[in-house]
Amino acid sequence: MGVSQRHLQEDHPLSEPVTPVTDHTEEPSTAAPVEPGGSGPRVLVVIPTYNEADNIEIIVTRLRAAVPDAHVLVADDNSPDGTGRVADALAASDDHVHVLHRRGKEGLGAAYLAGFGWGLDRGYDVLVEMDADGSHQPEQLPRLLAALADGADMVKGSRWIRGGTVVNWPLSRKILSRGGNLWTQLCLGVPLKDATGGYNAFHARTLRGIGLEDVASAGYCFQVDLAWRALKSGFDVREVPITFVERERGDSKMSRAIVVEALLRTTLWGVGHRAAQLRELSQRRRATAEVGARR
Ligand SMILES: Nc1nc2c(ncn2[C@@H]2O[C@H](COP(=O)(O)OP(=O)(O)OP(=O)(O)O)[C@@H](O)[C@H]2O)c(=O)[nH]1
Ligand SMILES: [Mg+2]
Repeated sequence: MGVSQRHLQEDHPLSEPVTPVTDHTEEPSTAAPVEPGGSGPRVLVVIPTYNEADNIEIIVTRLRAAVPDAHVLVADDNSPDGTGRVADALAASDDHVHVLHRRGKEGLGAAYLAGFGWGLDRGYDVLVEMDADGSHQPEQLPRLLAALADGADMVKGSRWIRGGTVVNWPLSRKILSRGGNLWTQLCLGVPLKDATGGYNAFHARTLRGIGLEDVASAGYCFQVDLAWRALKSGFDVREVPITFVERERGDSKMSRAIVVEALLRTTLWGVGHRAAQLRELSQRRRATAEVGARR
């Protein structure tokens, strides 16, 4: 991994000014950082970061202790606070830690897509989404991985099933999350209590099978988008309870624009979904009526 790490640093000098870009600028995949000979699935945890310099070392250290075999990919959008440099230092001293330097802030969804592409290219069997701010506890990753091992294709860490909870959230955030999930269930009819949750684990085959190339969601709805695609493709999507802990350090990147995007996209998907259901229903009724008329 040292090779691809050096390559990244040369291609994307961290002294570059932050310039928002619309195209991905990841390096070509060259190395295969997964050690041969391991018996379990090869796990890559993708951690997207934007200004998480105070958090990234803590979360990577916790993750490396909790699941020592897992590899970590920090997907950093050229954070002005130097998160990328902190991640580089971690990668320099640990061959399980990798860094994907992206040119500018493009949203969490784009960072995950780039990270998934990086991991799929390198043959990881399982890919995990985890926030850098400690909300997704690395110590609970084994329960997500256990559900995958038990046959699930995608596993969502869920705050809103029995056994799941949130710590230190104000009522306003609870209402936003519960309301968003209720709206998602109403629009899409998904059998998930926490479709918007961002602590997710996927078999590589699931990510390969859900058409990642045309995912356009950037914020919260990215999580709904992936779960809904997986369900529509017939994959086994399960929820396991997690304790979600509100961030203690650094600033939230949640914004009104992210909430509006989620609301709009979910509503549009819902309208399309319900219209398709109505079309199907009326076709079925017409077919039944025709059979009845012929008798
Ligand atoms: N690479 C990248 N990472 C991002 C971007 N926006 C957010 N993130 C990361 O995505 C993760 C989740 O973002 P948060 O700011 O914690 O958003 P949140 O968890 O919905 O909001 P809080 O509950 O307030 O923390 C964190 O690790 C962020 O650093 C982005 O544009 N690019
Ligand atoms: Mg957070």
